Amino acid sequence: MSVTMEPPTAAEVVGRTLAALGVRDAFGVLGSGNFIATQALHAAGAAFHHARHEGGAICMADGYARVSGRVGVCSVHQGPGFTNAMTGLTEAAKSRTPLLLLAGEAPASALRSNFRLDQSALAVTVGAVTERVHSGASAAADVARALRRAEVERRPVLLSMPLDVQAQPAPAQASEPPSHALHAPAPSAAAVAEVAELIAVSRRPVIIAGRGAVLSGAREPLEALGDVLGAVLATSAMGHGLFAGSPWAVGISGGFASPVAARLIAASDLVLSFGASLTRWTTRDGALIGEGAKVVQIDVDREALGAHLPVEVGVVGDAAATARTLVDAGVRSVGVRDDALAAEIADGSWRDDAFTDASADDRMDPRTLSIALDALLPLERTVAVDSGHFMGFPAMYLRVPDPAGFVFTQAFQSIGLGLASGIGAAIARPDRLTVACLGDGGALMALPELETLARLRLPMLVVVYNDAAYGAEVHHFRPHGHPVELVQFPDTDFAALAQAAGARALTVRRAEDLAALEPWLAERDGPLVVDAKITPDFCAEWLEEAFK
Ligand SMILES: Cc1ncc(C[n+]2csc(CCOP(=O)(O)OP(=O)(O)O)c2C)c(N)n1
Ligand SMILES: [Mg+2]
Repeated sequence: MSVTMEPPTAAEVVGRTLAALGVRDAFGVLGSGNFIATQALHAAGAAFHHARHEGGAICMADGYARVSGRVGVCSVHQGPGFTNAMTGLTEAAKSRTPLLLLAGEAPASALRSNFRLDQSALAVTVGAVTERVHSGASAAADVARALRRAEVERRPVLLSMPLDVQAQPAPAQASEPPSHALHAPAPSAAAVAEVAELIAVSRRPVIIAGRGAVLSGAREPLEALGDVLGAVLATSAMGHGLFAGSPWAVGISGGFASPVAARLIAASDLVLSFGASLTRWTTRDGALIGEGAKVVQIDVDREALGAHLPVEVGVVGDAAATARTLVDAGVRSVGVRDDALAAEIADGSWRDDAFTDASADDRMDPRTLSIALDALLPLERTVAVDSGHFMGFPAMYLRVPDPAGFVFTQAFQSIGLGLASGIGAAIARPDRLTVACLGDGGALMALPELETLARLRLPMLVVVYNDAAYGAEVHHFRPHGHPVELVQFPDTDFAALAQAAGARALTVRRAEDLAALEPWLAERDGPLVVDAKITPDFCAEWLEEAFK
């Protein structure tokens, strides 16, 4: 009896090629338009993590990419499966997350298909770039090109798979990962000379490192530069954790800066920004740039230079390479470092800042909650934060071990992304405790993924800062005399919701209640959802400032 081997289809080759190129995990929601390719990827050895909504799946891939440094892969059905992923895709595009979005697509000839939609145009509108599986013969090459673009350009790539092309026979092809290394760009000699001159006359330099510094692995060279400059070290929120443990690190620059950090940054006469966009959030609308202070901005991306505020010198260069070049060039500054400064920084974190506890009526002060959580949870943690008024509390009070320990999806300022990006992070780093911090509004937007969390039995902690309100809107409009009942809600019982989805849960109203976490912490056999009832009345200073 003879066995005829059918050639694989283009869809199968898509999945096999992704696996051959090293994809180990994929997230998604399956429909007929992505089933075959995703099944082939899974059969070839990659884990497939099924979300319950494409809006969650794309955020999972984003969170996974942020903490693992690998390309996040998300697979969706054409049409509505694709449009459901738009908000998360926009966040990933604005954050420059390397991500591959695999999507079915109605055939070009199916003019009256329900699913017909210009997916590429939509993807481009939100900041992604697009690729397509063009034919059976080109399928493997199409996949390799799309994956490489995501990696090299550090952005989401939509890989559309038209249904008619998916069915085409595809010759077996070997796909080798491209072998040549990418070298980071070094700064020009002229730029180094200009920066060295500014450093030579500076007396109080500060280094602000952003996500670009994280991606270039710049901690060690930036610390070496800080040492020869005697500089204070800070990060943007996106770079949070880069200098964790350094005695000269003051934490986040911007709205979340502690009073000590804000004072030291604002007192600097030279700001050296490495891979940070210097947005209004990082500089508190410029208030953290001292009178007469000079700003030097270093970035691999020419477009980033001076985009948010005027800079004295803009340098095209990789953060680590530029820091090393400056140290090698022998730059020196008097600097600000002495024992008194070290002591001031050591006592200058948010956790050391005294405050009057605003807990009342069985609802706790979110600062007290955050401080208690920080003390209770192991330091080997990943903190994923949703958007809203509450988001400053985890950012300010929960320590992180390094930048991979902080997933901050704020590039699009969307609420509802934190739970799923936390799930992606938990899958990428099972060795760490992932803590997803959500507002009640954002948690309700992400509700389908509560089922995913429970089904996947992820040993993850979800903390809902539950003020029974869209607190950010309450605190935005109430001070201006507006009625705010439209953004206040009846209290939601998140413990009941979580239990219904199959997760363990706990309601806490005061710091003592958190002791009930300890048995779970010892075992971490699946997720725990904490419904933390917090006072709706206390407004964080950074938010007050932002809405003035
Ligand atoms: C998708 C989306 N819809 C609406 C908004 C506007 N918005 C910003 S913060 C916020 C309230 C968030 O409420 P919650 O998650 O409970 O956090 P809180 O502000 O109460 O701490 C809203 C509705 C948004 N940013 N994103
Ligand atoms: Mg709320």
